Amino acid sequence: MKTILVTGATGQIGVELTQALLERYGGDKVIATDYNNQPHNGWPQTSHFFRLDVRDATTLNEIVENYQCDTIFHLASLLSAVAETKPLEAWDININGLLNVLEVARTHRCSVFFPSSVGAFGPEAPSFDTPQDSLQRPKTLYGITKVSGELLCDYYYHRFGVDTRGLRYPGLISNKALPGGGTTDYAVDIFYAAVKNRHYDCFLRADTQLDMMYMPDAIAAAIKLMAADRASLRHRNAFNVTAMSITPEQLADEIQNHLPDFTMTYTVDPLRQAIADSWPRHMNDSAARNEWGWLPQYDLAAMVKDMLIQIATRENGLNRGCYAAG
Ligand code: VAH
Repeated sequence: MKTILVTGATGQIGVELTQALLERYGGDKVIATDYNNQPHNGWPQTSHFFRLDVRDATTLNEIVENYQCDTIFHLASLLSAVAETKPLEAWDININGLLNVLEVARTHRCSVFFPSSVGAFGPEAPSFDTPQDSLQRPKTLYGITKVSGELLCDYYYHRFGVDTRGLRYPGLISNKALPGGGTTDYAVDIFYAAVKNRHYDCFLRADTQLDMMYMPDAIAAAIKLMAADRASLRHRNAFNVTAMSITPEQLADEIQNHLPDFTMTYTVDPLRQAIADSWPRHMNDSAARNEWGWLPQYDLAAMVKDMLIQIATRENGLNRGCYAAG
């Protein structure tokens, strides 16, 4: 691997993926870019961070050419809830940004990682045990850009030989980066509220079952997929992956195992509830397990424990053994 370009590097996935790539390959091998113009303060010393709007094909091409990038982790995207508030801008960023990346990858022979989502499915797909190859008729603009992105990535592979690979991520939970306008953001917000206030008012119904994954597993999956032997891949764009299928009520119960005085109330946001209700409850990820050895390391209990320790330690300067209300 010569040099890696990350777009959306200060986003929820980007912060931890960039950190993992910097630690694995070193600052000279990772070019971090984002629409925001500040590198994340938690990264090890990195020598390359650039402000990049992925709709700017000229600058994107210059960076790839100047640094001889051969792998692009293309994370820049508007997420589901925010995309519904500005659908045309979301289409512009999510699709034209991806097309710029695919064209640069075609020109410079780069491999491309594309994060799709469970949101690429709609209510017509089987809700439980959603097969890898299921009908995809998403009802959100975000989902339409994700299934379109999957098709574009497959087209560039079959038509131009670009090595495109992707994952249909579930809701992702990170202790390092806040989410940015998604439907599953509650699963991150709840931890900060629990540590600081011992209470959270959830914007989804208590019984809203969705696939989730701890970010360390999401990062490991992206790196493992991109390193997989191409001969083993029967699918490419994009693999179902999940680690747990949980409800807000179940997440609150697990938090209460650590913080008995934590309480949860519910004020449902109709927009995000409608989005969540259009998604499957649990994806079948056997294709990823069989074709490139996907295997999550964190279940609900392990994720909750680590999230609380990491956030309490950072927010309250606590030792790792206890939590204190703010
Ligand atoms: C969102 N976090 O909520 C993203 C993700 C499955 C959810 O795609 O939009």
